[in-house]
Order: sequence, then C-alpha cells, then structure tokens
Amino acid sequence: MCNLLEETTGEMINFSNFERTVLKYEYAKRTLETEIAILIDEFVHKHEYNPVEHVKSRIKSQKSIVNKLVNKGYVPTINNMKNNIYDIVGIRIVCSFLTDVYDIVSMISKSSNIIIKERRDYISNPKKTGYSSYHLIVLVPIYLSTGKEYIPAEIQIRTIAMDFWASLDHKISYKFDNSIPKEVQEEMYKSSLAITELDRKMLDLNELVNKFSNKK
Ligand code: 0O2
Repeated sequence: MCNLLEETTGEMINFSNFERTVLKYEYAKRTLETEIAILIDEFVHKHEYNPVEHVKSRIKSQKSIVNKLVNKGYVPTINNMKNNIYDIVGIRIVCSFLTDVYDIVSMISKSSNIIIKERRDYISNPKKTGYSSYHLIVLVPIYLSTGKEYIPAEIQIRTIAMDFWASLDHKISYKFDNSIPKEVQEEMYKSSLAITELDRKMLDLNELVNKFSNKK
C-alpha cells in the first residue's frame, strides 16, 4: 500500500501524485483558517468592532498550478510545484475599510504561529493592471506523525471595493484567455482609480460617522 504523504518530487504532475501531495496543503489550509478565525475573534473582543466582511479560502486546482508553472517557464513537476508556487493554499480576507486592511496585516504579523516570508503591498504600489490588494506569503506549520513541516500559503487582504474590481478583472481575463483588448485594459485601469477614490471616500465617511456617534 502506498504512503499517502509519500514524496513524489521529480515526477510530472498527474492526478494521483497531485492528490497525494496536496494533502499537506489541505492540512495547512485548515490550520490557517483556524488561526485567522481566532485572531479575528480576539480582535473583535478587544476592539468591539469587526473589521472583516468575509473570509474565503481555497486550494489551487491542478490545472491552475500547471498553467502557472508553464507560464513561469518551469517544467510542471511536483518538485517545481513545491518549490515555486506559494499560493497553493490561498486565503482572502475582505474588509470594509482601507484602515481595516492594515489592522489585519498587523494582527497577522503579531501571530507567533504564522511565519511571514514576504509582504507585497499592492495598495501602496498597485500593479499596472490597476490591481490592488495586500499580500502576505506565509509559512504555516503542520504537525504530522513524521514531525513538523512548514507549508507556504498566500493571504490576500483587501477592501470590498478592491475585491469587486479584482473579481471582475478575473472574469475578464478568463473570458479573453488572458489576451485582454487594450481598450478593455484601459477602462479597467480607469475603474481601478475610481475604486481607490471610493475607498478613500468611504473611509472619510466612516470617520465622520464615528465623530458624530462618539459625541452622543
Ligand atoms: P488566481 O487564479 O487568482 O490564483 P510571483 O510570486 O511574483 O512569481 P504571483 O504568484 O503571480 O507571482 O504573485 P502575485 O503577482 O503577487 O499574484 C498572486 C495572485 O494575486 C494572483 O494569483 C491573483 O489571485 C492575484 N492577482 C495578481 N495580479 C492580479 C491582477 O492583475 N488581477 C487580478 N484579478 N488578480 C491579480 P494567480 O495565480 O495569478 O491567479
């Protein structure tokens, strides 16, 4: 009988070795979901305010992993998947306001259970498509009978407005198979500027609301 967590590093990705390899990523996803849920719960108790609209997590599909490896110029092997794809486990935290995004980033940064490997602040430095979001590449510990292992994961933190833009952009990319007409790209970029402006306005509005409600 084969060991479910057996190493299959040099092999090309196929259905069975993918299913086997992805098990560890499933465990990491569960661990990360729990850790994030507890951190948010603690935050809510401490501040009497919930900055999170919703949390979504997923395991990247075999097809998306193979496509990503090929696009990056790697042979789609299990080894290359393990060493070069950091978002097999993905968790997205959607917040109401811009300041909430940074509060969540700081909250995760203080966690002793998650190791931060890399920060990508696409809010301060949006991508040229107009994409904006805060990404953390983290290492999540999983405990197996063979010992402790660290599995990479990507945490995306963004506002509802950024999430709206990114989800439309994702649908457009899919529709045009990644060769988006220039005119559509330009309109998407313009709409990203409107999203940034809307986030600023909503933040100002929230501060105004807080000012009046604190006066009561
Ligand atoms: P999917 O299908 O959403 O998972 P690198 O680490 O630099 O080699 P990588 O991993 O592409 O490259 O990192 P990056 O640029 O930080 O992007 C990671 C993820 O952010 C993407 O994963 C998307 O989810 C999201 N993203 C980045 N740029 C854009 C964009 O322009 N539009 C939208 N809608 N999302 C974006 P995947 O694997 O590309 O896609």
